[in-house]
Amino acid sequence: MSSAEETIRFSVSLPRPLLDELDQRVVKKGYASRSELVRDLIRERIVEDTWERGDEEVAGVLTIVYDHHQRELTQHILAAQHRQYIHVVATTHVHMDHHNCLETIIIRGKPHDIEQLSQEIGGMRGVRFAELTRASRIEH
Ligand code: NI
Repeated sequence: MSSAEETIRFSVSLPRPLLDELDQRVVKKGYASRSELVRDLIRERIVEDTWERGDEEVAGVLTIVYDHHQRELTQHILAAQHRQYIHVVATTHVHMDHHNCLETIIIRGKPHDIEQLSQEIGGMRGVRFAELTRASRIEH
């Protein structure tokens, strides 16, 4: 086993109420152990820090729900995506009902570019829901 894959056991001191909170989350989220949850929390933080630093290529998934009948909205959304075509990797469109369209837009690039495109589309009139999922490569 190389040192990169080696798993180290270490102890952490926590106030009892904080440990109780941790254990509640382990149960609620279906984790096999405290270690699994703590590993995921650290990875989440690494992704957050990568986005905050802003110098690395990352990926985001913008989920939007919008009104299909809002005048010219579909053209505006497509125009924004075409302007950023290098960054937009894929889109999925689902017709939810007569009025509502759900779309996921996978965007790659620097965090700032992804945030900007997401805000532009999310702020358009007729976009009723917009949420950006921030992701990045995680080595370990
Ligand atoms: Ni639709």
